[in-house]
Amino acid sequence: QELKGEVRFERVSFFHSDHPVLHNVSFHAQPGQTIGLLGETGAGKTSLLHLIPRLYEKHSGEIYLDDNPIEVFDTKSLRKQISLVPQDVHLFSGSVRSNIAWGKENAKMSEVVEAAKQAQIHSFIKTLPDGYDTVLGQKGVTFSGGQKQRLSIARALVRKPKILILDDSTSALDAYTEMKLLNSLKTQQCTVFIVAQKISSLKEANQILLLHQGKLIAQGSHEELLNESPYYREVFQS
Ligand code: TTP
Ligand code: MG
Repeated sequence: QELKGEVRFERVSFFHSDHPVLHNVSFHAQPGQTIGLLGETGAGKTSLLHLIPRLYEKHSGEIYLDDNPIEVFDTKSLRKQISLVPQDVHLFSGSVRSNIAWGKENAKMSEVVEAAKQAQIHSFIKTLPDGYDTVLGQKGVTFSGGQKQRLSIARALVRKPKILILDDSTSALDAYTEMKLLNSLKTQQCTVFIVAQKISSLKEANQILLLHQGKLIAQGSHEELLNESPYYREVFQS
């Protein structure tokens, strides 16, 4: 089934073995929206996001994608349309091109370049000795943390996902590069979930979900949260 990118959680709770991780989480993301996730370490951000491509099976409450219960989708077709950039970037010692096309080996060169441009890494790749054919780890070519993050975002984008999940994938980017990246994602027709610690990364989000110990303690735009949530003001405004 083709996804439109709508995601709805209704009173979703989730346990890791016996350990409660999410309690009664409800939110509604419209296709094309950007949803920010904020919360201290261990709050449940990664766990929540991993439920969307069905990386975890058991939860209570309902998750709907475009009004269909998530259980009706087979995981293979879901994961084709949902790109998750994990917290720990994984690159291998192949070419830049094959690293971007990983998981979509039939991607055309033009698609690889397009994804790299959107991920704000194309101009850096052009400076490498062999451009897109440069092999990582050879000829002394190493990538910085932020360059690795952008390469893995390009890998996610080359699949033209309907839902893009960035789990702390922009933490090493400067604010300006991150802003350019987020702006280029807005033209993508995909729903974006972004975990970030910097408020600047989330200001433009349609909604911010503020998680604390597995509970959604506030949700709304940056302005709404500033008005309504003392926790948001205190912990994250600085
Ligand atoms: P996460 O969902 O990993 O929390 P987080 O993503 O908000 O934290 P961080 O900012 O550090 O990335 O974990 C939520 C809770 O679930 C936490 O108490 C650890 C627990 N947990 C497990 O017990 N088993 C697991 O496999 C995972 C991923 C988490
Ligand atoms: Mg996490």
